[in-house]
Amino acid sequence: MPSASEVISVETVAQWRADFPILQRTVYDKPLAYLDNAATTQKPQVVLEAEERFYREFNSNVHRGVYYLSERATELYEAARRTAQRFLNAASPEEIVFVRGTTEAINLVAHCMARSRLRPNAEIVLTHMEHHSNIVPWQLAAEQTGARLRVIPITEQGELDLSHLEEFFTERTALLAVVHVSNSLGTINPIEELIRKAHAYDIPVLVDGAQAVAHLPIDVQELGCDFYAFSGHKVYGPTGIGVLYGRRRWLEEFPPYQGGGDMIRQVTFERTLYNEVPYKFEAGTPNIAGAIGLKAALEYIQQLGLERIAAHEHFLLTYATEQLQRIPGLRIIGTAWRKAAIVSFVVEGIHPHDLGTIADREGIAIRVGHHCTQPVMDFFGVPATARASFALYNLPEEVDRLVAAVQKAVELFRA
Ligand code: 7TS
Repeated sequence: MPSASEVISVETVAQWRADFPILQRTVYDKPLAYLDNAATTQKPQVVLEAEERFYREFNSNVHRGVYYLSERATELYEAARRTAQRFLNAASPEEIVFVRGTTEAINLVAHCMARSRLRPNAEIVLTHMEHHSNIVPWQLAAEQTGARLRVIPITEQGELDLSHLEEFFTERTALLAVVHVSNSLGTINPIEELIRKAHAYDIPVLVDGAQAVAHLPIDVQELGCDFYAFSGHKVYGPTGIGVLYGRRRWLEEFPPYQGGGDMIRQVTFERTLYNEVPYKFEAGTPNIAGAIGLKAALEYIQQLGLERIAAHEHFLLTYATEQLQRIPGLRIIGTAWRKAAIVSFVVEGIHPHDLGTIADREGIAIRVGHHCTQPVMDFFGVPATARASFALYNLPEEVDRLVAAVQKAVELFRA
């Protein structure tokens, strides 16, 4: 069994890399160095082929036809659900709801909670490092119901400050919604501990796993979380498909999310009987090709091995952190003890957008901005950061190129 300290050879990474056609392209006549994997990952050949094969050979709608193609399409779509189930180790495929992505998954839970559970003065506990998509849906739900948000603070290292955690859990608390891995800081949060403590007060927990699933093995039964959300496109799969894991008792209890075809059993103008879970939450024609592409992506990374991927990314993160820190005036935002493959930084006297533009001209794609975590930027007193985020196919020489580009910016701006 490979451990996190295992060194993944250059040859192995070169083999992995060859699976991704886009990585062979150039940008401004320079080889593409794609370091914006927290925004979205590139897609391996097996994912491209799975989607194309569906459209070429099996395209038809699911759960409707009695004919050959529709039956095959339904089988493929439901097989994708079982793959997602195994990937998260959910107890049953019925606990897997296909959605557009993490954003929709959280909106679904917020919407259903607003309709079924949230009352005036109920409290939803979030953290200061949430992505906007785990803040705004709760604000909307709070506006609708009179519930309130409470926010667990963070420290200068970009870790959760859990020193007063128990004060957040009261009889009014309806839910804890927490990010597993922060997209702007890279922090891996101790969700095991948070879930355990919240459950001691009978408080359900939603985990935003958007930045976790490509880097850490997830076992929702072991974690015991009530909801776990992720996006296919951040785990080498297609855009427009994602997963909401929900414990069966919650999915049974929740009212439907959207109304339409496929989510019903029987409709009259007087009354509608809803379909069983998870179909109750999948109104309309789903993203069939997307689910099939996601299946291929999840199988792909499982075949490579998440532990090996994590070991390689850990090496890249450590190397990038060391090299960037040598640049005078560079400050890393997010220095948590446990981090995933993300390094956010600012350089004194240089706007992150200028860093991004200079890197771009060297063929290097990094993200600059607030990363949809404005409260995090406010906490650190910066308008934006530059962020490099790594994936299984990144190479140490891409880190070297990024460091050289930042150094070039420093020279330009200090001249
Ligand atoms: N939660 C986290 C922690 C995220 O990082 C993101 C996207 C989302 C939710 C929303 O995911 P979506 O697939 O529904 O859009 N984060 C980023 C990012 O860091 N850069 O671009 C998107």
